[in-house]
Amino acid sequence: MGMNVTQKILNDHLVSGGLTPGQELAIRIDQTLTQDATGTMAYLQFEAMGLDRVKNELAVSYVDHNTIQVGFENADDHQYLQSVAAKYGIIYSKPGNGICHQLHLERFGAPGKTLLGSDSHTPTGGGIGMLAMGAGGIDVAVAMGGGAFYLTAPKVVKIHLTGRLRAWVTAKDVILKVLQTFTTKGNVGCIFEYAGPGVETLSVPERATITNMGAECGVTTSVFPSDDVTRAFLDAQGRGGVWRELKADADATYDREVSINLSKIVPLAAAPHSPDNIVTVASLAGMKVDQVMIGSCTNSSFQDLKTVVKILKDHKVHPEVSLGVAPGSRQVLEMLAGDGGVSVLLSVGARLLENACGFCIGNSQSPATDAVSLRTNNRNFEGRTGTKSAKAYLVSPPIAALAAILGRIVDPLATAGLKYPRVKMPKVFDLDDSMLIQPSADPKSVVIVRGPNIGEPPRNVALPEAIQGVATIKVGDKITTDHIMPAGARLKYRSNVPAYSKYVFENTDPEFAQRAAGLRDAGKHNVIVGGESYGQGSSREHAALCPMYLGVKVVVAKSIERIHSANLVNFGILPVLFENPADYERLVQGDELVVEGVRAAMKNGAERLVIRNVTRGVEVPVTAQLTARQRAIILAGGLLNFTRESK
Ligand code: MIC
Ligand code: SF4
Repeated sequence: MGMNVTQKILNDHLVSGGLTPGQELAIRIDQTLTQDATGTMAYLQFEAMGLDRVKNELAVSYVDHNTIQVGFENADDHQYLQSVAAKYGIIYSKPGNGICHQLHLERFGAPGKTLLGSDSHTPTGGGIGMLAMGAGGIDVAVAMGGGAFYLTAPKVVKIHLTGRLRAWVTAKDVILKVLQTFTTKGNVGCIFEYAGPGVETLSVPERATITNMGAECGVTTSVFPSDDVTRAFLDAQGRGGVWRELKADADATYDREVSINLSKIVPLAAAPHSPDNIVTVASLAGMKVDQVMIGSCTNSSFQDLKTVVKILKDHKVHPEVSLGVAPGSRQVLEMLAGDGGVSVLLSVGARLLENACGFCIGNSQSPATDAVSLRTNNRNFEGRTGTKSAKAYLVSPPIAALAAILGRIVDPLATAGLKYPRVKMPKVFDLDDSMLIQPSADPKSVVIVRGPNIGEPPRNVALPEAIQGVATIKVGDKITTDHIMPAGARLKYRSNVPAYSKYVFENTDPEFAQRAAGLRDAGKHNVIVGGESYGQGSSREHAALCPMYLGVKVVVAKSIERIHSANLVNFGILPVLFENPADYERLVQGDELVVEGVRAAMKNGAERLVIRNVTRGVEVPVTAQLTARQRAIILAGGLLNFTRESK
């Protein structure tokens, strides 16, 4: 029987299990990537596992998130990461080189390979025909040590593209259309595979915009075939040798199929505060804009920014708008400089930002109170910009550029006289890998640098016989990892769990951390009660690690997103789902909760557990949908203990 692209790559890398959806399978990981905000913890865990050399084909450590360096913390992290890379055989991408996903696509991505990254937008690599997935840092550490990656065999959803994008409609609008169709909920365990005649009309950076932001749907990853367009991109990057053709067999089957006609898509926007809150740009036309931010791993390619430059040329940024442009990589910046684009940006009055995550993660460029901010990145969760009252709209680079000049949102399809500049892909990219530092030829001589910001990864204890706890917090639907573990100004504590833990749920319930720590110290277990789609968004394992440090033992929710659920298990927190979602109402914050026989259930493989609400005298049945391996990890109190025990 024929295979689709997903099945072909999985099959080539299968270590155990099968491809029947829902089954656990393990695959070999060819390439890994980390970024600094999750990387320090990943490498601390790599060291704690007693690993002494990376064993996979390629490991790259990027520095792109924490590049602001107010105080010593970020710079301490960079030194630690550089010395670890030199010692253990990892390529180190210096701060200033660019954003991990953009760089990986340019310099390392290869069709048919598997890539595991400690960042939820690792699926960007799907744009070049890789099976590229986000995971917690500890899973990436295991893969660097040569261990397999475990996942649920996915359901493959075919997204059949026909037609061709018209002027002013871009890849961003395609993925916003996909988000409108699938939303951010209910896609756990799926992979989006793009196919159809529309595929060849999209460049690799355009495909990468689509696979990047597929992360917002909560899918395992998204993937495009590898074709002549992919080959041309790799040739232009001087890496044609890694190209191979990869397409679905004619008789391949899928679990679901959806068609999208590219010619029918109109400019779209994600309105506050969710990437699936999709409206047309036409419906927003006339809205006054205070800030415009162009960049992030979703839309910062040369093609994106050159389009922006052409729209801005011969104009000035509106007096009441602050326009920031952050190129995705040094390659993009150099090429813009080389053909006069940087001069245009400066002459129109744009603020040239560092080629890094920057504004996207909210550690700089926070908008004013109540401001409207138009952004080309992928997430507009409440408060992510660093300003809780700001309203962030996600749009394509051309829509952002027009608004920067005119001071308001404009629907280009309804505005006469606007000429859309179609930018062709360059035949050759500027190549300069001098900010990619190769590992040391003499690893034994390398001393790992540990400044005061580098803490030890905290250890958990084995799972107790029973949970004797309290519903320490009850939250609603779509709680993102940004709600659980804020980034922005708190990002500098990523390598210091005791310090970072003080900010768990900071913007949702500022007293949570203190309350939880108090209960933990009084010998109680903390339980988090969540709604639908708990743990959306980032792969940051700190959203599990810091709650673990505060004594959280169970998360009970209506549904839990894939990466977060895996992270909870990795840190010994039991994720369970309400058997009957209406029972969510039967648990109230502050209630005393008991779960008897939880250890025994993990040992016997029993899925069903009962939460006894002592305060209200009711019982709530829940299910723990875990594989045998995950139950063993929970019993051990997390993956670090589990790998030690199984050595
Ligand atoms: C994000 O976009 O939210 C991040 C910051 O890149 C995260 C990783 C992190 O929290 O460090 C992600 O997407 O996984
Ligand atoms: Fe960086 Fe933003 Fe991309 Fe996350 S989404 S990797 S913060 S640019």
